[in-house]
Amino acid sequence: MTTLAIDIGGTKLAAALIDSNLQICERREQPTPASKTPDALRAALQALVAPLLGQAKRVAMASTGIIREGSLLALNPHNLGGLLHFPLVQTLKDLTALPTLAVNDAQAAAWAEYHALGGEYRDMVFITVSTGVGGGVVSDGKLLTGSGGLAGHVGHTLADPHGPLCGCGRVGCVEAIASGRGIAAAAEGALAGCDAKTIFSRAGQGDEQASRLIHRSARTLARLIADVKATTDCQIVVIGGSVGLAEGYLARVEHYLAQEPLAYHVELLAAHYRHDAGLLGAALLAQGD
Ligand code: ADP
Ligand code: BMX
Ligand code: ZN
Repeated sequence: MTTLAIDIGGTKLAAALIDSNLQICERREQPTPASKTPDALRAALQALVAPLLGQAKRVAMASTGIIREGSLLALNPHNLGGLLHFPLVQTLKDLTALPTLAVNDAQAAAWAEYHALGGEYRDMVFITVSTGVGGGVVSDGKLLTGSGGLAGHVGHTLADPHGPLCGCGRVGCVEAIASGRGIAAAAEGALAGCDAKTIFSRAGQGDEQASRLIHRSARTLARLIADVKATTDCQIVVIGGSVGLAEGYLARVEHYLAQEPLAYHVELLAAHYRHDAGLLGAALLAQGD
């Protein structure tokens, strides 16, 4: 049965038709609308999925935010231009008249990456470093979503009590420092106003400030991974998101994790499904696998 999978991120929207063998038949992507009002998001989703509707028999959504009873509740509304609430499942049911499921993007990606590991591990954690920093935990082979959808939101654990204010309301969250938005927010002088992608390319050209900002993100992520190891005793941590998958980033995280005591060391791996982990995880969950 063909699933129409949709991934809603703070920066981009993706949609794909996925068959029961988990093959992506057709894929589309567009930027998350600049004015992130409910109406703008609804219109963008409509335009994104319209060309894919013919063969789809169900809809599976992976979305940024806490997903509770089919609705998106932003933990960090700044990642969505101030959008606090969006009725995901109802909107897609109205647009497609198909059965619809929604799950947090990093939780979905964790499930796809757990499957990709092929049964070798029972305890794994997925972390996306993207617009924000998201996470999904698989414990003893089960995906943890939590009683209210908050499970795995490791980007909102404390990295630095003297750090920047996070959009979630706490001070010094990992996300406020390590995410794409966090990297961009700390840029000064010649890099002020640049996005994380530009800062990575400047680092590649030898810009010292750009390189420092990336190291600061990688060091913060390594400390988070040590905390995650202490909390879950996971056997592997899989890293995704456009910042997490950027060239050289994982090696920097490995470098900083190696400086932590041995008890907190854990194997790190780049996401097998790269930028499609959220789409494929949502499809797997809709299939009941
Ligand atoms: P989303 O958060 O919508 O899922 P991404 O995973 O693409 O989307 O993450 C978006 C963040 O990643 C932005 O901060 C963007 O600047 C940054 N980014 C995008 N492409 C790259 C790249 N090639 N290298 C480093 N950072 C990137
Ligand atoms: C934020 C939070 C998480 C999400 C993570 C990564 C919001 C809107 N989102 O911590 O639910 O999983 O960002 O999201 O509060 P992405 O947009 O970077 O993929
Ligand atoms: Zn936070």
